Amino acid sequence: MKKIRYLYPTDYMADPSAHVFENKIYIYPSHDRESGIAENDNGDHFDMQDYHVFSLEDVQAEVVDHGKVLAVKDIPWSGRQLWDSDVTEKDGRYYMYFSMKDKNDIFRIGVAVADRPYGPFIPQSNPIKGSYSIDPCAFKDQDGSYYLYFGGIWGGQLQFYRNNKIVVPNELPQDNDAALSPKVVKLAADMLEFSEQPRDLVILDKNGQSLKQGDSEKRFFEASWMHKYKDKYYFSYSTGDSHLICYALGDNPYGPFTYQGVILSPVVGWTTHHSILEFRGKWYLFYHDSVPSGGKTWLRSMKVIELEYDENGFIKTIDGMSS
Ligand code: FUB
Repeated sequence: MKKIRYLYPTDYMADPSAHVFENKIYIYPSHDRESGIAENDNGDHFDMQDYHVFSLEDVQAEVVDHGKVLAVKDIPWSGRQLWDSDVTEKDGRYYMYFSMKDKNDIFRIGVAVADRPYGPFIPQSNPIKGSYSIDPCAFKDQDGSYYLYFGGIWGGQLQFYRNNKIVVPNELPQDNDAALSPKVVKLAADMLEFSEQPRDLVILDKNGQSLKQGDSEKRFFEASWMHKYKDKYYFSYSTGDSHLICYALGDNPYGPFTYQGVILSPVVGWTTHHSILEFRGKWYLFYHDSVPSGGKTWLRSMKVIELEYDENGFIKTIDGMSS
């Protein structure tokens, strides 16, 4: 399938995290809505209130909506804004990691647990201790260890932190300084806590130097995703204000990673966010754009397209404007 498919045209769903569970594709998106809140750089207009889960028997099959599986009002520590989430499975239980602002308007990462991939997901009473910022991606390595990747600048609040501590003033590094890194942390055996302090996931250029904050077409902004292909670790992410999905390669889950190129050129809409999945021997990119809403950046729709590697394992760039 080289053709792009809109997955769920009857409602607005974004940030699709796709996984194979029980031999089906499950998608865990953010649920966009028209909140009437004016657009700003903090992303207040992304005022999502619940999550739905979707499944497909195959990439071309009917998309099944399993309904609402978690809502802001059911989360004991909730403030507002359910942003990107991801789900992983361990020992027959499903763990949803989600970004939400707490009662002090600080983004934290929460966990909710289910016995089935389609929920409902029951939230823990508190966010993960030591968690901050947004966009968790849960990754299971071949040795059975689980890692969480997270972070996002601007509205995602990553620039508030250095060495996992909140700092004042709220500043990004200077353009010539090393870029702010996404974070990686190993999860504890119970999947409900971090087993260590989150570490910087450093992205280097081809000369072995850290990408610079001013290199806005390459540096990390948000939307972490990790997958493995032929024993290499592929860390992919959005560059935010330059609207690209890029990737970097590493030899282990912590990195360092070396920047390689663009997976997806800009789509219609400000944000771009994706996941990458292998299903029955083919690879797919799940992502979103704002075409069906006529360009409203806070009303996004999920899509899927086949993703291809060249003979050296480099990902072929997909045109975000093609349909
Ligand atoms: O959906 C809300 C936010 O928009 C996500 O957390 C970001 O990655 C961006 O897609």
